[in-house]
Amino acid sequence: MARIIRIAAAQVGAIHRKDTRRDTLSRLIRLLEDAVSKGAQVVLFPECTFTTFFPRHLFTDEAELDSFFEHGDITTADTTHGIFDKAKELGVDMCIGFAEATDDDEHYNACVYYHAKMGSILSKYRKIHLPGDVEPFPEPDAVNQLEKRYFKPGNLGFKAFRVPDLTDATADSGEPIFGMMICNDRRWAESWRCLGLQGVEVVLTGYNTPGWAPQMWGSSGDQDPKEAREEAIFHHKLVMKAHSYTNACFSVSAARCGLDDGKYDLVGGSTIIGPNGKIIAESKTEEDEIIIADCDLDLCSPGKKRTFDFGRHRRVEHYSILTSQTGVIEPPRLSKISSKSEVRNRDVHITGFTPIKSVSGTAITKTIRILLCNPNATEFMTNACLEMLKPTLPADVSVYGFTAPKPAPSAIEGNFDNIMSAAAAARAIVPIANGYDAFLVACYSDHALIKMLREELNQPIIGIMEASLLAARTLGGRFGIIATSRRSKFTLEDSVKHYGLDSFCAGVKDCDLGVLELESKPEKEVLAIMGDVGKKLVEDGADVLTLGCAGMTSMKAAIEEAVGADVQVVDGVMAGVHHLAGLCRMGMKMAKKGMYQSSAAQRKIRAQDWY
Ligand code: CDT
Repeated sequence: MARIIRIAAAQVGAIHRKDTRRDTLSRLIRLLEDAVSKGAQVVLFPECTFTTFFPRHLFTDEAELDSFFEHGDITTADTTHGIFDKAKELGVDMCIGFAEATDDDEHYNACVYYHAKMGSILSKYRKIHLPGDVEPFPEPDAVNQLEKRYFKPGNLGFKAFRVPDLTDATADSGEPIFGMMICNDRRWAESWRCLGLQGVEVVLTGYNTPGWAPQMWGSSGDQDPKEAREEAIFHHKLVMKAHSYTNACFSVSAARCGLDDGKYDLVGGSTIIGPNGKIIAESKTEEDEIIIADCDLDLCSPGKKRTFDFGRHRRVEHYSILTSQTGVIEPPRLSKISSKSEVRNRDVHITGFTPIKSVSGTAITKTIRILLCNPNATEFMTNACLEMLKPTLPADVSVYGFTAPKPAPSAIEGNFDNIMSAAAAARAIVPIANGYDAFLVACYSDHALIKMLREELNQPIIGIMEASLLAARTLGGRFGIIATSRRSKFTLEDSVKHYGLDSFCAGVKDCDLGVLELESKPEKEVLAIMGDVGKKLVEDGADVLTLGCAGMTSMKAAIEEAVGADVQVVDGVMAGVHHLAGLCRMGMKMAKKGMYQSSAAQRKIRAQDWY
């Protein structure tokens, strides 16, 4: 069954500063009625629809500035409820932009999607890319865009949402997926991709785009106003078409346009564009006008499933620069002449004060790929480690989860498990090792896999026990280890001695639990036992506790609560990843002169390279 929605954009012509809100609201309601008479199910209105586009003015009178903002619930407020009531009465959904003043006196350039059948707001968006300036241009006749002065950048992200009741549900697809952005957001590929990554099918964008405004556009004051307007519309359509295509979605844009106050021009060019990037409907005037089109959402599928099948084609390991850097950092110049910014950045010496020298990093160019090697065959433990790591990772570090294949045992509780799991894991890891910069062995022990990999590979390798103890030595005077089973207490005590750290160890105490019982027993019970063990270790002098099993990773917060803020709790998985990332940044490799020489060549000579 086709998923077709009839969508309209209500383009709104000039709104002058002296126009009353009542008259403007009546115009908007007339447009809504007009769209519904043409069969619209959804109507998009422009950015800041209820008044003239006030951010072009500098206000000295606070009360006057405040009069352009909407306060309280927009669906019931005196100045705005009329259009929401009408939408409900007509059964038409509506997206409308407005200047929002919140109860705690924050100000946003916002829009809402109002769902007629529910009679309430389904989704709200606050403009993220605020254009323009805080201060007006010095030229008295310049056209200003003081959005940075009057609004805070939006804090709701680019959130796609499902809209019920527009199309029949099908087995293949759920309710239509909509997303909203406001004016300047549409020029940023980032806005679209955030929505695209949520499967957006229709993007709604209201806008106020000036035509001739040379200071604002940074163009020549000599430019012919007609040319300037054509160029503004060209750029508007360019981004709407390009991003509809690259995200395989429909887009609808509604202009606030015309000549406000006989002086400030805003361009028209409202459009409805298909997922192939072609315009389906566009406005012909710069006045109040409805454009409308039937949008068959199934037309998004070819793009989403082939050319822009994000899951198959995106290569996020090369995109970290997108979220770690805002401004441009050019490659260093090849010529000797210093650029202006290099001259500016040289240390400034203030008389009588020796500046503190500082250095900071440049652009991140290469992602550090760490393979988290779980030598047991229990995948949920690997996944739990990745989940816990995620919020701690900088953009240039990616951690990949490896779970040992059988015959690795599902838990490592003794020497037999240790050796069997090391062999199974090493066989699988060595052939793929080239793809990673470092390896973390996620078993809290002096696991055999650590030394196997240290011999065979050049990249840095550490186990979570050793990593946790290195961190513990840095952070405190005595550490205590919360172990799982009785037996692991003894092996961990031996390992502490092996690492030469027994004089810093306040104790190893076990919870009398099997590794898999950490998951299978009721969480409350496990946390209570671990909390008690942690407290006993602290009584014995530990000021840092380490979690003696990769399966304890998710329990860190509960132990911290049990022992209080003066005691540090180290998770070896987290400590290991960040330790390795540091070594990678330093460009370090395994030393091959001594005990970690590879025996691969000798095996080969013996014709024993069969593993
Ligand atoms: N309202 C709004 O965001 N207008 C901007 C003006 C350009 S800022 C250089 C726009 O992107 O159309």
